[in-house]
Amino acid sequence: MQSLLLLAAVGLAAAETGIKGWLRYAPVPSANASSLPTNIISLNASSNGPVHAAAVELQNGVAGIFNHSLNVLYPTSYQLSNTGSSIVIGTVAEYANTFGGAPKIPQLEDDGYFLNTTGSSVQILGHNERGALYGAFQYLSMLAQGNFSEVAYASNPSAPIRWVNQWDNLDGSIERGFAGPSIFWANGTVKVNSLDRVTQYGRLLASIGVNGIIINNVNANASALTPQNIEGIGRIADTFRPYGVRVGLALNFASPSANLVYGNLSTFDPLDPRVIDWWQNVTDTIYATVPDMAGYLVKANSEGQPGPLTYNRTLAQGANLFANALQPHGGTLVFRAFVYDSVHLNESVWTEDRANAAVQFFTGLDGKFAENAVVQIKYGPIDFQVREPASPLFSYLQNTSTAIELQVTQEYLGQQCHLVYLPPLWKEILDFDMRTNHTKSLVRDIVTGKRFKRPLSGYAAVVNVGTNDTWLGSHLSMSNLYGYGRMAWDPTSDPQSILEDWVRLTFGFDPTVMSTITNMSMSSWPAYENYTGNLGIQTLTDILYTHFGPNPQSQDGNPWGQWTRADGHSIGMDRTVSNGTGFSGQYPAEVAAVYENISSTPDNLLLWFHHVNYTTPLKSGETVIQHFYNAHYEGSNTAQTYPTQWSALKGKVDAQRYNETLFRLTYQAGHSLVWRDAITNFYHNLSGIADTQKRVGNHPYRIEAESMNLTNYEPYTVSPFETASNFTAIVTSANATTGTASTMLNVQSGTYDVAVNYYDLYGGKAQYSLALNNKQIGAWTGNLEDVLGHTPSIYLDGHSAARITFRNVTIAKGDVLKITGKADGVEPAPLDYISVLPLGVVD
Ligand code: GCW
Repeated sequence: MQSLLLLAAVGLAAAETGIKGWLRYAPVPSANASSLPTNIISLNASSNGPVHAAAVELQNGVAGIFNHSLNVLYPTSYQLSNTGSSIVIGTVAEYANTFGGAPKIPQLEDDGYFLNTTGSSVQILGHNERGALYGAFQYLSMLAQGNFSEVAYASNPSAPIRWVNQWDNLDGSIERGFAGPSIFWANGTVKVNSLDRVTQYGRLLASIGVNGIIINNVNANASALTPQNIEGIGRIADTFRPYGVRVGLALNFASPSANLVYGNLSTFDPLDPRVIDWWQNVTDTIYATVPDMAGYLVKANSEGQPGPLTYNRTLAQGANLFANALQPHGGTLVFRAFVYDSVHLNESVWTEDRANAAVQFFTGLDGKFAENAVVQIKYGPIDFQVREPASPLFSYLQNTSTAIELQVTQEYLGQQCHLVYLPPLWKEILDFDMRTNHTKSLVRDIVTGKRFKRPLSGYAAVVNVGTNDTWLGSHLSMSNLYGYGRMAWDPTSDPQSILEDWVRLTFGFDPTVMSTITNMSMSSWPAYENYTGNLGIQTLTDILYTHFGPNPQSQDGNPWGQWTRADGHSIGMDRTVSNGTGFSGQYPAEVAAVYENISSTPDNLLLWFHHVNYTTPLKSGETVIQHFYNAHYEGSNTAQTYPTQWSALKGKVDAQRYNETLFRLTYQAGHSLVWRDAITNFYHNLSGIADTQKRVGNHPYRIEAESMNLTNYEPYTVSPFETASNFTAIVTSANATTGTASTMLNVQSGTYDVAVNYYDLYGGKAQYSLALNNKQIGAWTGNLEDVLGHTPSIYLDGHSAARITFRNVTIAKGDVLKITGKADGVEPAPLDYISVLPLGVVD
């Protein structure tokens, strides 16, 4: 007993790895077991079905939340009349069978549930088994949040397709993965050892209503279809099945000519009968192992992937090849709308525009897709940028089922090293009104199938869950996965209240924890937009390399089509019909009119739709260029507050999650300065227009490394130039060398924060120490590539640039500051500058 009490008392402090996500079932202080029913009755008793999983989940959840154990009873093993109050879980049909009559409840749809806590018994009834499981998770979510109120309501999902897409490669790597290797694949096959992480992932997904998962990369490898892999996919499907998560596969369009055992064809023409037979055979083979497979996902004729256009067949003909093969098995074919020519787009042609591609490629195809086909459309016309208008394809396809593609993976949005809470972004898109045929046409009503009365519809999110204990590499990023499921279930939900639920479930009930995480998360998308790319210019990251740090010039001069068209005087894509690429004309007339004119285009999309001078005034009254400067300072100022805000949670969050999160938020604060300085310097240099507030290029507290006294260090001109203060860093003069950089500090005696900006490259672990008058203040290793998980860089650039800060250093005028850097591997202990900062100043 004593040890139990002790455990309860230290419960908060116990280290948590994050592996339980939001399903922690931590003890709830106000939970009173005497208010609980006395047992759980599981009506649909098949041992690997979702109702069984729900009963076990209820048992475990109650044990955690109430410290109380409930038995699970099965109708076969007891007399119904003998039981006292119960938590009854099952399908509506099984309830009617067992209790001799259908319950009086509202209409349920597939996957919907009814939850009734009003009587002495609790009823959790699903339209199907999956729905019952969702109801159980909802009940547990209430209890875990200390909500013991009496409720009786039905809940139905907004759409049938609520999937995640993992971009996992068969070798175990993950495209745009930032949280370790795949939980599914290794060395070309499905993992042979424990699939325990798959079980745990299934629980997480089911708890937010996700009912399907594509388990391999859309840049697909035909070897996913080998007999050995089909057997493995069967094991994954078996593992997910109790959680109602159906497995699907991404296909390589050219698989028939990939030399697999099913006969090697010299063609993959979707109309060739041999190709049709080939796919039917493969599909039948997979269904023999996975009878409930969700379907296929196909990326074709995009970014080098093969597709039907090779044979002059349409995208619809390509899609229907698979849809027809799936049709007898009840499977769904999801065809990606992300089709564009990444080879021939030519920026010197003013009217060319990748944003036009989707509607152009699908022109004439509306209504040509099979009934079990769905076109999956990225939320914006380009590619998961920090700000995009909703894709006009949502309105164009009215006789075709569509789904929206979101990205929990923060590919362009800080790669899980920056806190960016995404549901507010998704909500803006989902709430956008296309005004199709002058009628209210919210994107969410289109993707739920309601607006155009489509039978299939829904949502997909790209997710990069990996083997890291935190799942996504960052504890706080999990709010995005949680939020995705909640928004897909009900796109009218409020992102902040979703977040608050997640905070309670993930971190408990402390009001400071709640307010801090809520404030930070809700400010994070606007802050990230501010310090990365404003006014609809896109995330100004390096699109040719890692998609992580700043590199604005990489947007232009290549056929990827993410252009800004910035020159010395002006910037932005003219997408008007009157003078530009014509993209605005892809929207229905009312929306097109708004975007066609500068005066009606919202500021936050100005540069998406118009090419204007840097001196053009915005609606706010600021000029474009001054807005750039102000926004970048404002955004990074917000990020500076995150470590400080988080520090208030010491002792209120367990040490492990506290420290890991503090580390990331501190990194983000430092990297937001890299972003701020790179973007403002770049456009300052390009436009020649000064910041009216005199901040840009003016850093009174910095000491450039190249201006210090250097031993075994030499200046290095950084490219892109704007990712180093004064364009220049220092690197050790030879491999495996130890260099020093020192300077006498000409500051008033007092207490300072000392920040060091350095570069942390992939391929070495340089060691640094910072000393004052030869007395060490701190030391660190250049090992962020092991800790952070974002796409690493082998260069000194905006991805590798990082900052470390030593707080409250007592400095006397004339003290000598010295940094010693020991090169390792290809990492030459690079340094950019040191800031000696009076307390409260950031520079
Ligand atoms: O944005 C691009 C990504 C690719 C990705 C592609 C897609 C899977 O950089 O990594 O490939 O989008 O969505 O198909």
